[in-house]
Amino acid sequence: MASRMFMALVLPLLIESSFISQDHFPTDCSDVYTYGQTLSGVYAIFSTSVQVYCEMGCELEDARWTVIQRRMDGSVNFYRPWEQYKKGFGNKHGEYWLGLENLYQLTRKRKYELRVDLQDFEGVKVYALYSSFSVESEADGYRLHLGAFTDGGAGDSLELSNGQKFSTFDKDQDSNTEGNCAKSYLGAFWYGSCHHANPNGVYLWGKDGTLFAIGNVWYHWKGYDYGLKFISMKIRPVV
Ligand SMILES: [Ca+2]
Repeated sequence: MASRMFMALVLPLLIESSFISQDHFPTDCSDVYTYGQTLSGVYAIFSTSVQVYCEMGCELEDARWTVIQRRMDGSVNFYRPWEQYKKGFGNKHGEYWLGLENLYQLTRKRKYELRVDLQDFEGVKVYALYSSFSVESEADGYRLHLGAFTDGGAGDSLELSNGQKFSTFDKDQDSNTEGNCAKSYLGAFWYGSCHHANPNGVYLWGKDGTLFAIGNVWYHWKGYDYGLKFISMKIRPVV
């Protein structure tokens, strides 16, 4: 009798929770927020195997950002081959790259905007905002498309990257016919010929001109010889 009561009470809950996990997994941090998780932190999207840092703000700000790239302390090596950039790497509580395939899967489902937050070693913060952000499939080289730029003090240093395929040191898809931008600038990015921003370059701890433009630099704010303390690239859906 007790066992039958237990089944009657618990079984619907079990069925409901498995329904949620299989058919209603959050697509991004906006979904995570909608499902009731309103605090910033690491959450699973798509499936339990893909985790991401969600930056949630107060309700008025509508900040439900899905962080796709972040540098903050130089703890993770970003000079990595194509396969690593394709699937993603790093520590979701710290420095990481979400992965090109995940970016493709995210941006083919919804329309997103991109915000890049930057901070120098004096604590000054600026940002750059792009009204749309999408990444094509691997067959199209994970080509980047950005919408209209709004300046939050950083300047538009992704202008050269817009419309480019992604390149790593072992997969040169840049538009520099004579060289390999990823090798020359020790990073991996949507290089043109070559860059005004190198968010996946070497972590430099500020001003360092030892090698030209190899750092995680943002040219229109701090020039080619200043590695940023903090950079994060994050996206959220737009209606
Ligand atoms: Ca090339």
